[in-house]
Amino acid sequence: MTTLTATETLLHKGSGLQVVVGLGQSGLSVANYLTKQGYHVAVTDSQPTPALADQLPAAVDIRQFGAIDAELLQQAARIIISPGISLDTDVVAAARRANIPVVSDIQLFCEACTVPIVAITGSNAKSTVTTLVGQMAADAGINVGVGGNIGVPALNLLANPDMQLAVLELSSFQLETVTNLGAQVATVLNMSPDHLDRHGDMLGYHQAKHRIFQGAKSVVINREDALTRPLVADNLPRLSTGIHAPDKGHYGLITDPEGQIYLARGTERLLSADKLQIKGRHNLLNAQAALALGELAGLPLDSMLNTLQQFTGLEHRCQYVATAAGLDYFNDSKGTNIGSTMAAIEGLGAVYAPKDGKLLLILGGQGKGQQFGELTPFINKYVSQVLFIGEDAKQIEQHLRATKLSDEVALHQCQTLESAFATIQQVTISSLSQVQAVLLSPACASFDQFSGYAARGEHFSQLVSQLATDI
Ligand code: UMA
Ligand code: ADP
Repeated sequence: MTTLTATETLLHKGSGLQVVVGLGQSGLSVANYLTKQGYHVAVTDSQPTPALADQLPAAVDIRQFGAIDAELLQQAARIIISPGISLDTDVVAAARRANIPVVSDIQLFCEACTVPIVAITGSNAKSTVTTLVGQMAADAGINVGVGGNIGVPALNLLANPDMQLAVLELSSFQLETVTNLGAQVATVLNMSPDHLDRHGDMLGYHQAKHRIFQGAKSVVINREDALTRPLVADNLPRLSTGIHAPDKGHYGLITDPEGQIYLARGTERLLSADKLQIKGRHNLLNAQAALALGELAGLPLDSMLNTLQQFTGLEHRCQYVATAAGLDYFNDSKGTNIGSTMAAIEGLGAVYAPKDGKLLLILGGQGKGQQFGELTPFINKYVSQVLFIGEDAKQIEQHLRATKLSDEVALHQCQTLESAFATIQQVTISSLSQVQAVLLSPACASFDQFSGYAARGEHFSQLVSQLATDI
């Protein structure tokens, strides 16, 4: 971060009150950043005693907790809103009607950042691809900052004066208030319904995500998913990814006559798929996306291919946990929408189907307004038992029953993971059970029963290890 002159500090001080709404990780990073810049900063949060309040810099002299303070918002020269808070919240909507600018921490970041940005969004695979690109850059000897929705607030990256490249995972919540991000390379990896309770419908969700392309110098698109293409015609350098053989210069897959699959760039075979430690067709797309983003960020191909072969994937994403009583258990707790759960069912289902095996799927939690009937074709093909847990369990069952669900698929209401494990024992004990693997891929948020997807995944893994020791 560049040091400010006394005049700049004075200018910032005189540019009016900056009101930070929400004191989570990103709110705290904004308060720290703006006070260092000499701005007059106020913070407000719905909670009476936000956990991070004692970490606020002393210069933040206005702290309104217990409710988002409507009056404070009306006094703001600019509001910096946390991603978890909807723009439709009454007091925020009133401030916008009063023409007070509302931005996210990412807006402050892109205005201050002087190094190239790799910007990554999508309904699924964001964290996997962001981590991979970050690792590719680090392995190529680049001083890289990795942050955003992945868990490190973007503004914290500016504390590194030697940073040469920023790799950002961006959510639709962060993007909906960002203008002219100006990324070196930007991508929407894939689009499937998620967060519709916040964005209203797919159009609103799509519009928020596509703000990532504003001011981009190059783009990566997914040939299988038209919704990932920028709507505005442009002449920007553009690379694409896909599951078929690619055109010259683009990424894709080539399958040789013996059935061996290769990651390919044009006609060049880059790497045989079995050299990757991350499995499933969706991960072949993720690997291509990372290569394409890396190429447009100037990373060397050989080094990127080495990184790809070392990468073992992230926790809670189709992660093998253990085998107990002949069943393989997989933790895909990060499967928090129907798109990710489809990918998990298809990826794992294809592994067990040749052995006449079926999956037992655990679904449920907070449904976020999704249409769960879209899962039915995948369930009919690969799943024989579905167990429902969480707040929206009954509604999800209704959605599935309203579709052409096969008679061979049995449905069970379980409420909690514990009770799901009791049901697993009952339904798989019969020698007629085709179940060979248990997949937790809930297609839902976890906040009704857990502090987050990681806590849900850890609880699942604990229940599995309990099983393994009981046997
Ligand atoms: N709050 C209010 N009023 C409300 C709602 C929240 O005052 O109506 C307050 C809470 O009391 C709390 C604060 O806002 O003190 C929390 O803010 P936040 O929910 O925006 O969370 P942060 O801690 O700032 O974390 C955010 C992202 N959270 C969300 O988008 C919900 C984190 O993504 C991100 O890692 C972090 O910034 C750093 O950039 C998490 C996430 O769940 C992982 N993202 C969603 C997802 O991946 O699906 C989008
Ligand atoms: P995000 O950060 O977007 O939530 P993650 O990399 O954490 O993405 O992966 C979340 C889940 O998405 C995984 O558990 C997996 O089930 C699913 N997934 C991974 N890659 C893809 C893909 N290319 N397409 C669809 N689903 C995917």
